[in-house]
Amino acid sequence: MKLKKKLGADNYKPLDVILSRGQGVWVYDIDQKRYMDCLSAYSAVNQGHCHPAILKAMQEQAQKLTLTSRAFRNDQLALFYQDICELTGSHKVLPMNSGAEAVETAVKAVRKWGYEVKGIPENRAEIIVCADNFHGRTITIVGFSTDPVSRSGFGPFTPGFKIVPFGDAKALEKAITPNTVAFLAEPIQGEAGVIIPPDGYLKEVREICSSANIMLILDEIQTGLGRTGKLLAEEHENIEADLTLVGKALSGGFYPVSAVLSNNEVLGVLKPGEHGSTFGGNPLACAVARAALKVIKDENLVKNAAEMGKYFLDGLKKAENNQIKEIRGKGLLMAVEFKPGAGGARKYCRNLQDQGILCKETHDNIIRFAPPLVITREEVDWALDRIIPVISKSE
Ligand code: IF1
Repeated sequence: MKLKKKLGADNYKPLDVILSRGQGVWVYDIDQKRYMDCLSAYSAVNQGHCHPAILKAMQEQAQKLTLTSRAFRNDQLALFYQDICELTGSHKVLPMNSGAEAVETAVKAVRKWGYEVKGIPENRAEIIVCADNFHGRTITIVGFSTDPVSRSGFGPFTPGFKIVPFGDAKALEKAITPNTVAFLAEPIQGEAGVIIPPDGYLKEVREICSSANIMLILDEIQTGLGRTGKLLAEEHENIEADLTLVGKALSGGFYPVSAVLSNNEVLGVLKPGEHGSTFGGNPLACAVARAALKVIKDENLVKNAAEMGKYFLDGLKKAENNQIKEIRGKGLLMAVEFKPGAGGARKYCRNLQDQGILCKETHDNIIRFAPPLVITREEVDWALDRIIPVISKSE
């Protein structure tokens, strides 16, 4: 800890636990104390820590070929495209690495689509986003954040973004102009505190975007790949985005892999030389991602997330504490929100840590629970036995 403090930038305030090993829903600290991971690296380890099948794919591919750049073809890329398109019903894929890069890629693609296909005058494209969004940390992305901590001090920012309240379809409709190219949103806002929009919101948003001829971009980097009890959260309202962004669990936590998925021709506007990355689509990433997707399918993790999510949430709702404002969730993405000034969610997180449960507060008053999707009923019971007494105590 001393060395880290001396040598590292100070841009995080982690809980004081030093992890050195993980397996499934469990992680172990350097003193071999065991914890249940109820954060899953912000939903990047949906398949559980160090999943053996993904590990095997990674080891095998790493011995053969790791990186060629896209200047040459590699024998894994097309197979990855095939697997992800088959699973998600997409028609085109653009592979990147981090989630933020997937978001940036989508922004570039819809702008170009706006100029070349929709006929918007040069440099006038507008993208509508939501208040309290979280889409990553690049300058463009923090430029349209409404969180002062993420944004302040980093300007000047990229123009061309307009902010509307999340969950308010009428506000979106009103904000659209002839220069609007896209609407970008998370199906459920993660960092904002697991904010679930009103029923029918996404359906209405889909209709508004279609009738105004603007692209609907759903950031499923956190909600996708089974987390909410559907493969993609958009399925809860039976809609399809024009561009879907996935990342995090796309590699099961082994490696940064993200992708922009499209179900129409918007990705076709990007021509050779106009976009890319050194590592995007590399053979190691492709092999890891294929294995990660296979685990989600083979182990029925989507169904398990739906069932265990319901069971976990019902259990959480048994907590009795007049300081709790709301307990909510979808699938295995859940949150307990305390009333403002209830002593701080971080204190509850520290108490949970003592009981062997690792989770992270978001804002001052919300605890997010998001264990790996491989969690069993017995493990949920184990967690609830520890969580309920802790969160039922008003501090
Ligand atoms: C950190 C939060 C979660 C995301 C959505 C894009 C990205 C993220 C919906 C960017 C990333 C991460 C980043 C991580 C913490 C974490 C987070 F608390 F900050 F908001 F998950 F809730 N879209 N979320 O959630 O993906 O470029 O990081 O791969 O420490 O910043 P990335």
